Amino acid sequence: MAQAVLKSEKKGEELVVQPEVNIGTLGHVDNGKSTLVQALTGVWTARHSEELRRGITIRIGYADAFIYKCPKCRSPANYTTQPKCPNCGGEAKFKRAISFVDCPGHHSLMVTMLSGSALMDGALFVLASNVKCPQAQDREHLLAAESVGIKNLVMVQNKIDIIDKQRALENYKEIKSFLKGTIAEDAPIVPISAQHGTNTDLLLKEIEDRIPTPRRDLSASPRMYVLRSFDVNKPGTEIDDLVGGVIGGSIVQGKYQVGDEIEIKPGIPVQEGGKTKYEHLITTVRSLSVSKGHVQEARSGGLVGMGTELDPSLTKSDGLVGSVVGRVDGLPATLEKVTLDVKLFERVVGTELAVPVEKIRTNEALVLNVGTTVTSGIVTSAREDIADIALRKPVCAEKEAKVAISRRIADSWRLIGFGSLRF
Ligand SMILES: Nc1nc2c(ncn2[C@@H]2O[C@H](COP(=O)(O)OP(=O)(O)OP(=O)(O)O)[C@@H](O)[C@H]2O)c(=O)[nH]1
Ligand SMILES: [Mg+2]
Ligand SMILES: [Zn+2]
Repeated sequence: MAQAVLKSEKKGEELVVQPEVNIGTLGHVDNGKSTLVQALTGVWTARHSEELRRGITIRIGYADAFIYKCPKCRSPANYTTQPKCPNCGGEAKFKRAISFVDCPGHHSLMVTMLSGSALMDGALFVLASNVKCPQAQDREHLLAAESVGIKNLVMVQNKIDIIDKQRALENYKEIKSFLKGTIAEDAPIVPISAQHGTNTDLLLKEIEDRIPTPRRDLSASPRMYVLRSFDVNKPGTEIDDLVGGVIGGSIVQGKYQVGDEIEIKPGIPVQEGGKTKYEHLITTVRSLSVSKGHVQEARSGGLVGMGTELDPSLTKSDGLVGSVVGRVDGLPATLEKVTLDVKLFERVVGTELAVPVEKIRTNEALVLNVGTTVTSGIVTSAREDIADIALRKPVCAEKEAKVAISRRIADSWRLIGFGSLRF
């Protein structure tokens, strides 16, 4: 395999600090998740032509925000994403850097939202106040958050610029009754206008209060989930100037240093005697980048770009999405078939009319999310609460890993339950 050489990169001039927590965005299509992320980070996460044309998020977007607090002014007006206090003009104190994992809300992209959910330490659950709450994917995202165990939620009542006070109160009641009996029952509800940046100071305060940075095990064998992968070379670059493949994702445990030898599983598909097999990759970390600059060491939490010595053709166009990065020989096995302990929901909540979930049948096709990996498979044997599934694309996962199970209903994949990997 051709090995590309990574050129030295200029160190970012601004503060190089690694984001320490991943905050997701949840909620129905068009509720304003990406607009809110833009209001807090300055970044419009949708970049692909189809996203721009259709006006919806299709791939998981990410962007970082820096939270500052003015020591002199009153709360919550002293919370800001700028180093200068908007109130008194004085110097605000840096609190922490956060990464947003901006998910799509469209009903056809539930499986993508689920792969983003694997990284979330907490989430902003964005609701549009001008429409009735809940919409179908509001219900489906909340159920997913509950099942994955995303407890730290802040509810965002968005688009208050286009409603009157009466509708605001009515919508507040709708939200309260939607949350009753769920993990978000006591979550704060922050009215905002993402488009006008109204009340974002209060939202930042709630993020600081409600979504703490989790304690991470830095001594654990490192593990990174790949969310995106790229070829950063411009077309026509001379071979000698090519830089190696770049992978973007989140380190979920441990840490990496520049120079580390890494293994990537399941890796890349190769054709062998008419069959597709996956081959793991071994390479070296050539650079680590976090939000505004490069670091020698990246720890778990937040989103990281990892430059490697891989041939960039392997990483281009998200070629390694769903893979897992670890220390050489430090990753679990790659599985081509799995056995799951299954717990199905009573109802499919992601459709307009919540229909009952039928049992899993032998020979049916299902889509599984394991970490940030999405794969499909055929059920080879379905017993009471246990299913054997032959996977189209293998997964690298540990015993008892949580698996989201989706079934095709009315032309799209709907979440029907969760499973736990028996092997
Ligand atoms: N009036 C008003 N419109 C808003 C506000 N926030 C977002 N919008 C509009 O709502 C539409 C959808 O916004 P997005 O931010 O793309 O919604 P989204 O939740 O990211 O949508 P998906 O990612 O496709 O699920 C856009 O036309 C926004 O301009 C707001 O605070 N007020
Ligand atoms: Mg969006
Ligand atoms: Zn101030």
